Amino acid sequence: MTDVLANGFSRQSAEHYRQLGVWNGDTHWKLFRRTVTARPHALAAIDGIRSLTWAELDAGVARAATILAHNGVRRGVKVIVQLPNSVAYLETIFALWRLGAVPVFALPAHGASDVRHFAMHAPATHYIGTSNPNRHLTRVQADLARPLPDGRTPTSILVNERADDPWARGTRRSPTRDCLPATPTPGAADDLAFLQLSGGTTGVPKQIPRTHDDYLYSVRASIDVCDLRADDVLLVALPASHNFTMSSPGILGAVQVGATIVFADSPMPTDVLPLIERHRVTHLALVPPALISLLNYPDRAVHDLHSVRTVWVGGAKLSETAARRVRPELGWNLQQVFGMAEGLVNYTPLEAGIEEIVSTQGRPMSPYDEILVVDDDDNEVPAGTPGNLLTRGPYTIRQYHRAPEVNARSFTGDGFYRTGDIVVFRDGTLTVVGRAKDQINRGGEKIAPEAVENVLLTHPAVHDVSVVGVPDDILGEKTRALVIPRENATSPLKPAALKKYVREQGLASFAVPDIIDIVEEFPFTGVGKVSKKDQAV
Ligand code: OOB
Repeated sequence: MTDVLANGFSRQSAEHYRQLGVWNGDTHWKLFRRTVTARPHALAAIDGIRSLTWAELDAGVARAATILAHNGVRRGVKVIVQLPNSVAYLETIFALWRLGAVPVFALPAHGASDVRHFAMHAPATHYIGTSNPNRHLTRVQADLARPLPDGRTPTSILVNERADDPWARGTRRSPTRDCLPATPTPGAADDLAFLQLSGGTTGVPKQIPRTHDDYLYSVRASIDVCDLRADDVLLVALPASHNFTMSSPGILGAVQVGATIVFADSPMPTDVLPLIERHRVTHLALVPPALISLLNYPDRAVHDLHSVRTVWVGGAKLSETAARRVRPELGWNLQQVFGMAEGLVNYTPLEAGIEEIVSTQGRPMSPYDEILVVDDDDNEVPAGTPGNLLTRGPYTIRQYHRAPEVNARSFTGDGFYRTGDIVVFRDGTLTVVGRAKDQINRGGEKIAPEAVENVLLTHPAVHDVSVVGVPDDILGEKTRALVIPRENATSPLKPAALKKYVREQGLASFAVPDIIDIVEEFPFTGVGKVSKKDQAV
């Protein structure tokens, strides 16, 4: 037995949180089974094709687990999940937890190079994807069929999420008739439950190890702050695998209380509004650009949206102007959510005054969240002064997965996570005022400039490159690449051709630069370093 859990907690601090009762020994599999037993005939999950009760979902999970087990998925193996929002997505993740396997979450927008990296780094033995791939996902799946640098080729299992029986075809090996249903072999509460995606700041994405104990505490804490109940209906419009969608209070919150989960294909008003009306949706989570699209959507009044109690908005900073419009124009409660896949989640309380709701990013959701706001030398700044946010607590990881160098930079000696966010902490509320990390937040999608630069630098006609975020009215920020061509390049560089090149190199679709400018030189700072700030204007 090692002294450190997968999430970086020492056995001693794990014991501390157990004694406090915040880690209660629950696992994702137990959570699911409890709700199946308590509410077998209640509606569990709906997508464009299927509508299942908890008992039916349980049967689907058992079937999925049997097929996965037949394809070699078993306790402890890591499995990349790259599926669209669908009931089949739910069946997949709970089937993995039933088998004690470890989902490695990928977004449908992730490209081949990201997914190959996840497979190498986890390391993952299997990939579960859609048998209805678009062009982008066809390329991801084709690239994954080539051996990884370590010689392994993950087994691909393709699921038809648009069929009544997603598990009927498409799998590499279908089970025989006499194949026994897989017996549940879920792991222990302090086992690694899954690897979550991190908002990138480095050339390769980091993976976030969360245990059942730590993650499910965050789900329970979210439910309390958000007042989610059994008769509620949650609309899942952002990608299901995102931490926000999964646990704030999200899909797992709905499973915990036995609420109904409705999957939308996208957060666009044309997808979201009819679903709210049809299924009497009570809660939904959106990133700021999606909320602004709803607010500005001309045909909104055609739909009856009275069922909604609360919209959660997070992932990027919501402007005060947009925040102020929510209650008068939509009639919904707004809870701002400032969270991170590494752990800490803050909400504006439902009962807070309007000024706190529209102008802060909320309060830490757990009394055990520790918040430090420090200057660049790690000295605490006076309350109300902007500084770097450091945090530690029962559901914030203390290490990334297999990344000792990154860990040394990202955590203090006593286990505080350096969020890279600049905040003001006043009267228990946090306001995000800036960012110290080298990251672009494109409407909630996180992009590491270094990753995009590394790809552009592989182009034979590119001499040097610098990628920065530039302000955008809708997205908050979009990406701009400044590219210096090689002097002896045979043909002139064209932005459109470079974008195509970046796409083909397997970056996530949201990481392809919005703007590419061919320049002779970069703006320089006084000390001779490229000034990213000057490029942003
Ligand atoms: C969520 O998680 P990640 O891991 O994709 O990104 C975390 C980062 C934060 O460090 C911060 O820079 C930014 O996203 N962020 C916000 C914000 N919510 C996230 N910045 C300003 N205002 C907000 N409300 O994005 C995430 C995870 C769980 C719940 C909600 C969001």
